[in-house]
Amino acid sequence: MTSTVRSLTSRAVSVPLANPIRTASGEVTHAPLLLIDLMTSDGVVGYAYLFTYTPLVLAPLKSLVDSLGAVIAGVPAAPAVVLRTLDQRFRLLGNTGLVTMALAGIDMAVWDALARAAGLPLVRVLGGAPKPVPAYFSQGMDGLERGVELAHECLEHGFQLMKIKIGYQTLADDLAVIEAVQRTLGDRAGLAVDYNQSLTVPEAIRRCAALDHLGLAWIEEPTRQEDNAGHAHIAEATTTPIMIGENWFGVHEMARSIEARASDLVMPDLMKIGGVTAWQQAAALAAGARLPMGSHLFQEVTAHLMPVTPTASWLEYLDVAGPILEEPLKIERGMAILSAQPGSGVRWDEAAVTQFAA
Ligand code: SMN
Ligand code: MG
Repeated sequence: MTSTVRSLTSRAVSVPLANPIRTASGEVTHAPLLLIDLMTSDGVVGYAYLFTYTPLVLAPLKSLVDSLGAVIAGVPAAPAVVLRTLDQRFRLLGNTGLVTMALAGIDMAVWDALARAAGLPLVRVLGGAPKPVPAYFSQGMDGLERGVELAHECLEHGFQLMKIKIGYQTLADDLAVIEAVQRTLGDRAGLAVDYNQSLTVPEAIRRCAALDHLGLAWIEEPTRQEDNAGHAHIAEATTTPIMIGENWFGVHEMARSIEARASDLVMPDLMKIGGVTAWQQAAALAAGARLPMGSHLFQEVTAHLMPVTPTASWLEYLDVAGPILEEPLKIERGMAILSAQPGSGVRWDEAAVTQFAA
């Protein structure tokens, strides 16, 4: 008897962050999350969370997700079927923004339910095997002193790579922070930087040229994320690899970016790209274009996806959900260690969910 979707509920929480995420384009002090529970007819529950960046969209996203429960009730609890059922409803409106986020969350929850029903970790359901995944210590725009403190923390946890966000008032400020952090990391860890879309193309070319001799692992989103031609121009002018991808809504946006040769490295966001189903399509695009593919947030689930991503590179370790999870992602000597539990590694710590209810 095929298991079907029985119901869907969601809860909004606001989770305090150990380190506020300051970027050149805005700050995140608490993680606004929408927690999704998808019940199936065989009594299995699939879990997923969505990160909304701003609490302003928690209520509308919750309302949208909750309204989709009725649309998929009775549908086989199979990701491809659920996604096709939902996608058809949004053909005229367009599947982007909050719609993509809602559908991605449901897709993640259906995959979690599928893996739980099989009694297997998600990575096994996807045809892979659990293995430690190289992770990098991802931090914000914390200034020189705090940046150096976090660099020590990075080394204490055994990470081989750290990322900091830059885009300070002046290039000299950028350089001062980068050089102080690199001095602390020494030869024990590399460094990547993230401009979070804050520069114009001419300013990005100027600043990237000044960073080019520092041996950075990559320079991320130097200009507006939707400007593929601009990023291609910057990548052409810069030796350091250019990284983009966290803001693509759907694999079609990734395909346009690859066609434009906008970057040397890619890092789709599991939610914005469209969930686990879309991630696998994105991984195929990256493999076809021979582009190293990293992850963005959603670390518990991407730890299951990187082992089945042909050009997998670094998993971003930036913990936005740990405080409300029963089993936060484990890191050992800079490697993400998969939970052996069935499913995608997402299960709620109910007391914490109550405590942080938004
Ligand atoms: C980022 C931006 C905003 C919130 C979380 C993370 C960032 C990243 O661009 O690459 O982690
Ligand atoms: Mg980024």
